[in-house]
Amino acid sequence: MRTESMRKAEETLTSMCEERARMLQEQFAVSVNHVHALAILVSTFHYQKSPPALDQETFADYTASTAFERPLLNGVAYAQRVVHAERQLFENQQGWMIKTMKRDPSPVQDEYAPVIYSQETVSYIEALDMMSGEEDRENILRARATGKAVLTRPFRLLESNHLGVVLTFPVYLLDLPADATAEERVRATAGYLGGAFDVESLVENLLRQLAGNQEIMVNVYDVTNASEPLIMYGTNPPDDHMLLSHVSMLDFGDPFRKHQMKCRYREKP
Ligand code: WA2
Repeated sequence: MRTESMRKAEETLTSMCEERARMLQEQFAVSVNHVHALAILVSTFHYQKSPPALDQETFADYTASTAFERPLLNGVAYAQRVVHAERQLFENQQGWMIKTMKRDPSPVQDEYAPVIYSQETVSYIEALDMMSGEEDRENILRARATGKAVLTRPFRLLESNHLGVVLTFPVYLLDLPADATAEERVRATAGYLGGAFDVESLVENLLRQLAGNQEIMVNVYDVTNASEPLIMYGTNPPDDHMLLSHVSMLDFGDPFRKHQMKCRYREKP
C-alpha cells in the first residue's frame, strides 16, 4: 500500500537527488571549460610564439592562481607529444629522462607523452610518460583523434590512490578544420592538456555542504557498459530492494561515456 508518507519520502528523495546531480554536473562543466581555456593558453603561448613564451614557472603560477575555476580537479598538467626519433634531443634539452608512471626510465616506445608543465598540486607527474598508464593512454589516443575533451573510466589516481577520472584535451600545432580526419589530427598533435577529477575527495566535499546529507547515500556510476556499471563515487550499497531509490542522469560532456547518480535513504523512512 502506498501511503501518503511514502509518497512524500519519494518526492523528497527525488528532489535531493536531482539537486545533487545538477550541482555535480555544473561543477564538472565549469572545470572542463576552464581546462579547455588552458589548452588554448598552451597553444597560444607555447606554440604560436617562437621561442615559446611559456615555462614551468609561469604555468605553475597561472594554474595556482586560477585553481578556484576548477573546483573538482586536483591539478592540471601539459604532456608533450615526443616521437622516438626526437627523444634524445628532447631529454638533452629538458635535462631529464622520460620516466614511466611506475617511475622507471622509459623503455623504447614509438612515441611518448612526458609531462613538461604541471600545477604544483600534481608536480609528481612531471617527466612521466602519460602514455605508460592504460587509462591515460586511451584518453590521449581518443582525444587527439577526435579533437574533443574525453574522460577515462573511473580508476585509482597516482599518489592519492583516490578513485577519480582523468580529463584530456588535445593541443594541435596548427588550426584544423572542424572536419579534419583522425589521421590529420594525429599528425598535427602537439600534446595533451588535462587533469584528474579527484571524485573520491572533492565530490565528498561538495555533498557535505548540502542540507540533508546525513539522510541520503549517494553513488555515481559510469554506466557506459550498461551491463557492467563501474562505481565512480560512494561505497557500493547492499542490494536492498526494499529501500527507496532514485536515479538521476548525469552528463559530463563526453558522449562516449554515460554516467548516473543513484540516491537512497540510509534508513527506511
Ligand atoms: N593527472 C593526475 N593524476 C593522475 C593522472 C593524471 N593525468 N593519471 C593518473 N593519476 C596531463 O591527459 C594529459 C593527467 C594527464 C594529462
